[in-house]
Amino acid sequence: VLSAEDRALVRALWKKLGSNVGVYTTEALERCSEAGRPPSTSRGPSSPGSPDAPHARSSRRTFLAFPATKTYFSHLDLSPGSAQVRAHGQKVADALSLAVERLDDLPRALSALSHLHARQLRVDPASFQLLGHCLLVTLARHYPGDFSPALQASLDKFLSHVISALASEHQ
Ligand code: ZNH
Repeated sequence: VLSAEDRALVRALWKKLGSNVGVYTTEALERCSEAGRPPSTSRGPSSPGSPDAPHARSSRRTFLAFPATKTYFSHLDLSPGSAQVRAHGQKVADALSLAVERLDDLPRALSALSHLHARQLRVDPASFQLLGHCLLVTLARHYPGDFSPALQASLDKFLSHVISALASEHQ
């Protein structure tokens, strides 16, 4: 359960993020696929001094610490900076902002989305954890000064609540 302090910390961070929630959510989506790439593409240029080929650069930026999550989006343009990925990131961000506004009522606030992900999109609930993880890392990178252990813990709890609400239809 989120304590009063957890709520206050999450709300304060969200206020600070302002209109950038979509930017960081998109970055988290893109990030959510890096680590699983073959070593040859995960380090950019394969030999020292060789130019950073455009495809190497894009494979570094587009979707993927957890490549399996990418398979859900095969119908979207996943190139770096893709408007479709940004639009999707903004939708996910709006859902997260709604969740921040309705901390007392998360399961109800997210019930339609939970239904959509379970019945229609059939997203593996484990993927939610991966995205939550990527979002936490992304926010920590952009707000290092704000990222006290207390904020980390509160944000982690918040994301766990969002995820269990989203995954509730899977049972
Ligand atoms: Zn999801 C969609 C949210 C996660 C997959 N999503 C979506 C939307 C939203 C969301 C809001 C939109 C809907 C409409 O349109 O109506 N998600 C969300 C959130 C989260 C998520 C909040 C967490 C946190 N998802 C996820 C994951 C995955 C997904 C993890 C996988 C991997 N989604 C998805 C898909 C879709 C969505 C596939 C559809 C897209 C298109 O556009 O097609």
